[in-house]
Amino acid sequence: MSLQKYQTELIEHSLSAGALMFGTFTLKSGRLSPYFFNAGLLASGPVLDTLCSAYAATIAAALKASPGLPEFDVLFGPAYKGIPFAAGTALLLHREHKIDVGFAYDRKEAKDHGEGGVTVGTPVKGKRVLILDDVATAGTAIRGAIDIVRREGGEVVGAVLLLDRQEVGKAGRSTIAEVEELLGGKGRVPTILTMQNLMAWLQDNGRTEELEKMKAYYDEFGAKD
Ligand code: OMP
Repeated sequence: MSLQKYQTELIEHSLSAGALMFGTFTLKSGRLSPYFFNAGLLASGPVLDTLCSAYAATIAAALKASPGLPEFDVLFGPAYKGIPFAAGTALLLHREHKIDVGFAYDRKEAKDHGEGGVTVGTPVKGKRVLILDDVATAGTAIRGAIDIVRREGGEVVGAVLLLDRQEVGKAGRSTIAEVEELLGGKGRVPTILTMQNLMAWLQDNGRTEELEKMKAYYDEFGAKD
């Protein structure tokens, strides 16, 4: 598998920012993983540039693909990590791809005074919404974001992810296939990177020990469909 230049750049930026780590990590799902991607550490001007450019390019390509993403009105970045990423991506969609959309995010705590409500930014009610999230393992986080937008009256037409860990989801199939089905079918959840991309990078860079651990993990939790 050959990596695109923007994928290699993102992997290398993530490693130097400490966001992509190899070791032993307990995941939210309880799985014991040989790697972890902490997108919260992608927090400098240059790294945000690389990341949001990659999100914007992935969305633009998915809008042209068949089956792909339908058009949408609002990019929704779940709090907290999704907030700067959705804002930066909306800016780059406009500047680099002439795609003009609003952006929105949720509050972790609902407000009962002032403007009220759970979401901030462009109202999602009655709008076609694309969720922008970081990592999907078993799919709990992304399903939570879908529920928030639907409760606020938005129509979720897809989700773009930074990393698809290519693992088994709640119903025993691939998490991405399960979420795509929930959102209307194939092509609805494009991703910048997959676990296979990370393994290709380890292979290209001769990091055999880490690669072997990744393969063993994939054998246990990887989606086979
Ligand atoms: P699921 O909710 O099981 O899909 O796991 C995804 C969430 O777990 C992300 O939104 C993160 O909160 C966290 N996570 C990471 O950030 N990076 C990883 O590499 C793995 C996880 C994880 O715990 O599975």
